[in-house]
Amino acid sequence: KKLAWALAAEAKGKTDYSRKHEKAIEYGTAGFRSKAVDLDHVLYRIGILAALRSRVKGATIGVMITASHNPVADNGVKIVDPSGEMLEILWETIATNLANVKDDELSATIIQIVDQEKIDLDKPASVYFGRDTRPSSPHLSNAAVEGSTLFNASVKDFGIVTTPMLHYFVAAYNSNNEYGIPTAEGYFSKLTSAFRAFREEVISERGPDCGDYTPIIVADMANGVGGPAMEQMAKHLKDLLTFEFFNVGEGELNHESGADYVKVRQTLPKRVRIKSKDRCVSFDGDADRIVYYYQDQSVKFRLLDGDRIASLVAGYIKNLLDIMGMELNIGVVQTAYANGASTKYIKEVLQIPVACVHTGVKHLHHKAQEFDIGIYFEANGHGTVLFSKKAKVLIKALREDKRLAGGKRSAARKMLTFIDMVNETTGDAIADLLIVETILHARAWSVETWENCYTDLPNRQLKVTVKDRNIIKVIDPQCHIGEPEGLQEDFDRLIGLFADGRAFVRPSGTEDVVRVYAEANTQANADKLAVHIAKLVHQKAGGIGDPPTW
Ligand code: G16
Repeated sequence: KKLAWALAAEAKGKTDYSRKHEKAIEYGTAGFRSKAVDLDHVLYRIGILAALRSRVKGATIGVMITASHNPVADNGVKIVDPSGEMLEILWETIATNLANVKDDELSATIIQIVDQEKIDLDKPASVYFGRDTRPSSPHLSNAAVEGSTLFNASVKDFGIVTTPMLHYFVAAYNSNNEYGIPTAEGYFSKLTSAFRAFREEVISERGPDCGDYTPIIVADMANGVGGPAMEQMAKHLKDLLTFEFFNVGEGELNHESGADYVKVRQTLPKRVRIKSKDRCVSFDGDADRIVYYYQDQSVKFRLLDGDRIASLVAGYIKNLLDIMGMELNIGVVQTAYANGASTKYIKEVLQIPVACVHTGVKHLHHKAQEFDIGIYFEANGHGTVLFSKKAKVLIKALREDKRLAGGKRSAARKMLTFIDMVNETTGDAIADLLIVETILHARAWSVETWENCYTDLPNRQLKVTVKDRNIIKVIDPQCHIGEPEGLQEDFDRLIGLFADGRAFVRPSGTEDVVRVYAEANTQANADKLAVHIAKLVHQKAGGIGDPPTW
């Protein structure tokens, strides 16, 4: 069977999904990403890999065809492991190898994986598929489905869905429906029922007056999968939340819109019309990131990014734990992109420990699992909250303890409802929107009250295009540079010239660029520092074209 399937896969690969170029591709920060035209063979082979992985794990595996925040001409694929988490790191290497071998090495490579991982091909395999709204996605999805089918996997194609929905479907199915029902309706109903229950709990305690909170949200969907999904979600909650949608298919995916554009440019998305103080959100193309923003009275753009969401959520959860009198090990996980002011606020004001890890949700997710309650958010708006089994058991016991004061039991009920509203498998723009709205409503806060918790240090992000972005090697989560030699010392000298200066660079794992981040006491200084750092990268790492300016 092994030889027959491997040879059939190689033959089909050569005729229908041949590797038409020599460019190597790597399973990066969030799967494979590249120009869509270069991905036929990669998707076909990943379909095969998913069928093999399913047998290794004895569970359903997910394959999401998306390039998330990247431009429309790109595409990519993320593999979802059985509990809804990102692919295990060891298998990233296996995936990279399989994606890069020559067409006539395909059968030998498949056989090698089967032998090395001791895969029993007689076992059943099952793969769930989802895709984003890119024009190239149906074709690439078909390639992956063919790969899985050839390896005798049962295949379920959910069509256009958000990435976090596919993560949820995989986790729900593999949990025998304990995590939820693995359908779109099951997903919306789980999240929105929890949202409704939480709101009822708050209103029964406090009455309907919600102070400065208003239930109106302006929502930029980046012309991605968030549009159709949010329109469905909004129907479930039309008596509680009012949405005004923009970029729901009228323009190009992620173009001058979406969470990444808004976060990096620190400006309003195009085509979105808002009034002063409207609470606005932007999703990215596959709806796993969300950022909030508004325009203040002087029409100044104000961003509330992933760091703000982390601090809002952490503060509220800590408050519920205090009411319950429960001592659980709670922590926040960030990356080097976290604004220094947010880290200071979480550590010093909220008194919650903060860990810093490498960029990429998989790193944050793993670290967050070390806490009873782990809150992780990248500054770009990608994140969620994880609750350990122990935390869930203790909170449930408290809710059931009739001897306790009503306030404590109500806090426990809120916390359990909150857990149902969170997508614990990965960052989820829809779930995160619901938890932010829940907390703002419970606190009776406007978006300005939320923003007043702390003042962000001015910052700037730039991209430098270089010949080979992997010339830059970072050695730790703070992104100190190991190579090219001497570059870190050059950075340090420069950073020392700016009050509150901090800056770093790292090769992107999703785009062909080196990313630059700089922070300083004023916006002008942050801009200047970012431009100088970008110039150094351009000089020392083989920049292409002109170095970026601001
Ligand atoms: C992906 C990852 C994120 C990461 C982002 C940018 O997001 O899931 O963890 O922060 O890429 O990564 P990089 O700086 O390496 O390009 P998405 O929303 O594009 O899937």
